[in-house]
Amino acid sequence: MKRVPRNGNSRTGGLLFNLGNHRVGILSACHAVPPAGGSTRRSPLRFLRLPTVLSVCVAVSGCSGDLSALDPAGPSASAIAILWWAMLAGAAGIFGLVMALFCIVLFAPRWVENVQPRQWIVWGGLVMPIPVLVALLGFAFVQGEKLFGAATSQPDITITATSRMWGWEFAYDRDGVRVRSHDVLHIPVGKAVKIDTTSADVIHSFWVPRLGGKIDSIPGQLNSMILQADIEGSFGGICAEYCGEGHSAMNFRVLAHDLPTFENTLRNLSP
Ligand SMILES: [Cu+2]
Repeated sequence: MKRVPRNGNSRTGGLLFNLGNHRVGILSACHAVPPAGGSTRRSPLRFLRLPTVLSVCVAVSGCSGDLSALDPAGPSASAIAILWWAMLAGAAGIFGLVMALFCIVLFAPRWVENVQPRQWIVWGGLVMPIPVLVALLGFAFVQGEKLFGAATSQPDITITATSRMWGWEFAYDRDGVRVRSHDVLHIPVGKAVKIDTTSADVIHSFWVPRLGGKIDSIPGQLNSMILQADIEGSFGGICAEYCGEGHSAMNFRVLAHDLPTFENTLRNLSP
């Protein structure tokens, strides 16, 4: 897919991309204008234009936002997001190969009429997907090591997150005194924050998609993870384990402050 400049044969209010031999307008309709003195030849794949545009729009709309794991703001979340994109690229590669074969069978059956069933199985089921899957597996190991490194780095601060139906309590150590906040987790930006989580009732799950992966919050058990925000800001957090009728509202916010603001915030919290 490559971007192309506007020219006299197309008129669009948005972006134009080449998709094979077909131009696709993103965010607006694309109207083909017949060249002077000639007629426009209608493409046999024109029925793919609208689904393609809608698919791209829907897909792109999910790439950012308060709870988007594809909009990372910390090292653990970045490792997860990169792996996700690599998996998508691999899946798209295999899908593209299968669709190319499908189109050949559909529109140029003569090219494949001499292919034996065994050849379809060997080439389509083994030769095509195995290199892609092996490459993805290797890359997943590499990213997994990065994620493990980020998740086990030496913490600068430890915060306890206690879940209960249906909210979160965060406890901090302020010069030997335990202070608490409810449904708002304060962290210092750029610091490795160890989250020790446990539950007061049923199993919940602590998840801040833009900062890291999920970790279960289990009664009678302390599970830990390292969270780090590379930028100041407000990040959405949720309970990622169904825990009853109030589950959908069991949200919290993570506020990443610069260090002086963080310390000042702790001074204003109550035991
Ligand atoms: Cu929950």
